Amino acid sequence: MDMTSFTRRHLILAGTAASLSAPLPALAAGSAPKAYGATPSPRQYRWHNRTAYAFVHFTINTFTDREWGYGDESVNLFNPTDFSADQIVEAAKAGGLTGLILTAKHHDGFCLWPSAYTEHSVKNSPYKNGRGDIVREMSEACGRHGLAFGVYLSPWDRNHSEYGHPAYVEYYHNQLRELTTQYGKLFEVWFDGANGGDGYYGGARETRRIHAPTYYGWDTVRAIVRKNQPDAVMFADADMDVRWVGNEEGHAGDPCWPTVDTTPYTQEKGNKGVRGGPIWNPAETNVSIRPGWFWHADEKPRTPANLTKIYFESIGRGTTLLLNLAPDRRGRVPDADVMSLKAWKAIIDKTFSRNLAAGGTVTASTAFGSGYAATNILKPGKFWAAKDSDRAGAWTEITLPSVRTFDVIRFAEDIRLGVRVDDYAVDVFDAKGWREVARHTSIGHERLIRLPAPVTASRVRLRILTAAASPVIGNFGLFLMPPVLEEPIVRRDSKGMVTLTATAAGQSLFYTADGSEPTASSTAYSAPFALTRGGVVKAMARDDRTGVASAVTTVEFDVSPANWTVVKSNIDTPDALLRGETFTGPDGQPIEAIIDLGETLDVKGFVLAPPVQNISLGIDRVNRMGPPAGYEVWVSADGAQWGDMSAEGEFSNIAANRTGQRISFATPKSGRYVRIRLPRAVQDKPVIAVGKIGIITR
Ligand code: FUL
Repeated sequence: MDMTSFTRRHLILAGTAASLSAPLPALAAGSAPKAYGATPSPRQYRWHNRTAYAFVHFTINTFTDREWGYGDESVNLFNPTDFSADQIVEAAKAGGLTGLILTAKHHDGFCLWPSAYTEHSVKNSPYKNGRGDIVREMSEACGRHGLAFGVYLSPWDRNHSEYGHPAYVEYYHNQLRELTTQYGKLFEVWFDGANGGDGYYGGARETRRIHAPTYYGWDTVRAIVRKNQPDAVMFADADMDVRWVGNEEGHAGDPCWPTVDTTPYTQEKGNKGVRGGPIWNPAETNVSIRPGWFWHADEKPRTPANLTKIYFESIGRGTTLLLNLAPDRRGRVPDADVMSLKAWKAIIDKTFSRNLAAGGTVTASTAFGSGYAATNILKPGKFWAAKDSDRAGAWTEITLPSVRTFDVIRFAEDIRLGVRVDDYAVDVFDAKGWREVARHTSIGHERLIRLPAPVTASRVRLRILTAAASPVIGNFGLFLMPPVLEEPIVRRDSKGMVTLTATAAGQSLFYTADGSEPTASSTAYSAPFALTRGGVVKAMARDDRTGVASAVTTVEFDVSPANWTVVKSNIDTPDALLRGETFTGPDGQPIEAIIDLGETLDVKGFVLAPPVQNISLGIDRVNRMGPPAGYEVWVSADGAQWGDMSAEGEFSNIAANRTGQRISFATPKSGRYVRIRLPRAVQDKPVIAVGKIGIITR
């Protein structure tokens, strides 16, 4: 997690909502254990069971190669050549996703539906000669394919002239009324908290500051959604039905509690939740199948193995997974992404196709009563509950029908009765006796434990170590995954030395540096190698035991900073810039730095990564730091004459997405010196912090 974890923009929304939606499924007949602490509302409970669903980021940005539009884009740009709502929904379905949330309006303000309240919409675009309605097409396609539908309506609107004034809030509420009344049933409404301040704003081109907790009229927003869509959950960073998991990388905390307290949201808290917090506000893990949220020609989708890792680190930690798909300029999900989704689903389906605990004999320390017998733990939708007095020390044991080999362990709490268990361990029994194979904290809606290697056992035991209330546990399963190997990690240090790292033990790594595809006969990796001038490294892993090969990691390196010097700067540690480590500027001032590249190069652009959180600096200092909101860059032959600026602009979404920003110059410039000016940090933080800077020459 980066240092913005303590500072992310957030929406503080007052009040809680009365539950108007349909009631929960009934608990077991007869008496049930008393609920502990906060519990989900019926709509939250149903949403938990949706498990994994798609995000779709598609708008003007798809056609301008941007992540955040400025709001001044011509409506003529929106012109998908072969749009197919069915193809997009089928792609989501091919990945096993159960719903879809569409960016009806992103920060640039362009509306994918013909809103009656603005001209900045699909109705004035060339798409279907202005008679198209992407929101309707997507909603209907979801209906045809059995997926639930939801909408993203960005509160920040860089197009609207009244943004920042009361008239915009009325406009926003009107748009929400349109979306919640004209497009059928919605399962989720998504409110993003991002706001970079500046925008087109009807031609004003200025920075407008708003007070997010009060400006948008959240009580009205909530009332509109509850009235028109009583079963829909609302997502916001905090204080709605569903919270942000605190990163855009696809991992929930371990533990990740579905409860929070009333203190202000932080990314850290979003990631882990608060044990015993009085509010049920579960996390949703949102991540894109590609580095960006929108389609960019030069980006590639995640591999099936990587998506599988995300599955375990989101759904397997009790959150839902919101996986973004990025339709291209045709208006379709690219083939490579569809292939990844299909292969990912095949892995998940195969993994969970056979519960190896089925048919086992179950015993437990105690049982609450007939509706909560120990044997229920293997029956879908039923739960074992221990007696009220049986908390720490409670256990359940399954004698398997025969000796079984597995590497995934699954179980769940009946969250209708709250989160009850804190710490627990799982033991397996074989010829050598009992041994512990896993120990974790928090269960919640679902806990998946992926063991580092398969184990073979005749008995399995779950031991509760600490609990706030007697355990109520079900959906127990043991599974054996098909062989899935994650591709290796390829990194280069500031001296130009490349390191390959396997994601698990027991693998051999192979690579090429000439652009060819690596195989098990390519160079075997044994030690870091030099690539100072840049080049393409392609690497794969092979499992020593099974011989299974991973997908290929491809990383293109540019010239390394090995020969650079910082000739002038106001940053605290110029050496850190050269080492590729986090550096900061002076309090309240822009960062200025002149770098000598050591030789004359054809500079085509630069890359900048936001900082990695360094908590050793102290929480107060970290809280005052933020990544740069924008940049100004010059290139010079002699470090004295600078001429025209080579590029200037914003780093869209840098506070939330850490994948790094790649800025290409409109015109490459030959030179030996690069001057970078970073005017301000995001969210008005006084200190600008940068993770890494590189240049593009290739
Ligand atoms: C972010 C937005 O700023 C991104 O553009 C994207 O929509 C993501 C899901 O949320 O905060």
